[in-house]
Amino acid sequence: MLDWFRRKKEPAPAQPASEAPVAPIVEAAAAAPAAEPEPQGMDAAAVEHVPSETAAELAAAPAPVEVDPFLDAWARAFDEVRAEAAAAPPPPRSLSETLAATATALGSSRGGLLQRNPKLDEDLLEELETALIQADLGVALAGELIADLRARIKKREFADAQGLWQALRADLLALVQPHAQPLEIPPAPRPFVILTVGVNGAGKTTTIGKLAMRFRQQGLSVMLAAGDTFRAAAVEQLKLWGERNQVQVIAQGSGSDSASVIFDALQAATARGVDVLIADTAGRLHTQSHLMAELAKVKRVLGKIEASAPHETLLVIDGGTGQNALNQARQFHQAVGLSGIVVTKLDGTAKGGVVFALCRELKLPLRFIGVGEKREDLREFVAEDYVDAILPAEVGAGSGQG
Ligand SMILES: Nc1nc2c(ncn2[C@@H]2O[C@H](COP(=O)(O)OP(=O)(O)OP(=O)(O)O)[C@@H](O)[C@H]2O)c(=O)[nH]1
Ligand SMILES: [Mg+2]
Repeated sequence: MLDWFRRKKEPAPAQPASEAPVAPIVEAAAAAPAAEPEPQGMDAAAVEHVPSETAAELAAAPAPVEVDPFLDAWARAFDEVRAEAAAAPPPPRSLSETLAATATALGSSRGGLLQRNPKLDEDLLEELETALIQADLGVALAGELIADLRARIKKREFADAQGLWQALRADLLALVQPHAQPLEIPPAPRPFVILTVGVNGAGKTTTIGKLAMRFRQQGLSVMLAAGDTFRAAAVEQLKLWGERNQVQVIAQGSGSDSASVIFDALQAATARGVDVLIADTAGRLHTQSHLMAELAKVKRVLGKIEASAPHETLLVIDGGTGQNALNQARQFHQAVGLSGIVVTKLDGTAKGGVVFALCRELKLPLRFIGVGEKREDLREFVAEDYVDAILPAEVGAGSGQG
């Protein structure tokens, strides 16, 4: 058991100066005692991590004599995820709870904005515009929305500030509604291949873990491909998610070719009749053209096995990056042709308005939102729920909360 991380790790490949340094975890792994050689190169057989040892196997495993602290930490992480996998996930927090920071930025929390400015005047519009910009809808979109509301005030379309608030909610809902398109896995083709891309730390691997649970709950079989071969820790992170969700992970050593790993995984998934294959990739800056070209290669290589694959190319974006998310999305779309977006970390940011800006600019399906680090913290993007959570309908109704 756990022998995969006791293998001697290959030294990490030289990185471009602009990349983040290799995490210390990799160095610790390099010091691990060798048990089995790491597979080498394009033709090496993929290492497969098969979760769920039986209780008997676990009980029979000899106690480690001298434990490397790093290995011990991983072993404990595995024990934790096993316990977590065995327990039922806790009920998810409400969306308004997780999106509270953005709601506050929009002034809707505690009714602040409209209670301070109940009259339909320029002060109210100005304060509203500032709030929209604070919540990161972007200057352009905020300006458009306010100009439209100003024109409608002149036409006496609203009886009071509450009427204006409802109009703003309706405008924002109309903006995102067409893009709230859930990712449904159709009955064919098999495997349905999902390729995840995005900048460093956006939440790709975590989202894959959450998706794996989601699809498993739908009764689908899932396989993961550890296409982030840049950092040894990335493979281990994905294997932990594999363990949590009881799904197989296909991996090679760090430094191997990402396209090769994903190619192997597609062959394995096809041979085993797996329903959904989700491929991880290394984070990369959208401005690094050679790394973007590598993603295009992954797509080409997949297409050699199955012309229609990948069936979903999912961009994972950290919601906290604000307006920079727009540049990321544009460039990834140009390089690999996206079919869907996931916006993560909306629980920890006041910049949840970026979702509106993304819909306005990219006009791509917004599949999911990430609202926490746990496997249950991935929500399908439902336009009404999102608007209700950050601009509650009842705000300014004189509830006395402010
Ligand atoms: N609060 C919160 N944290 C998240 C969410 N999604 C991911 N994270 C955290 O963000 C950090 C980075 O997530 P990863 O999944 O490793 O990101 P990644 O895109 O795979 O990163 P690289 O592989 O380094 O490019 C981790 O600490 C995650 O737990 C989310 O929706 N909310
Ligand atoms: Mg990752």
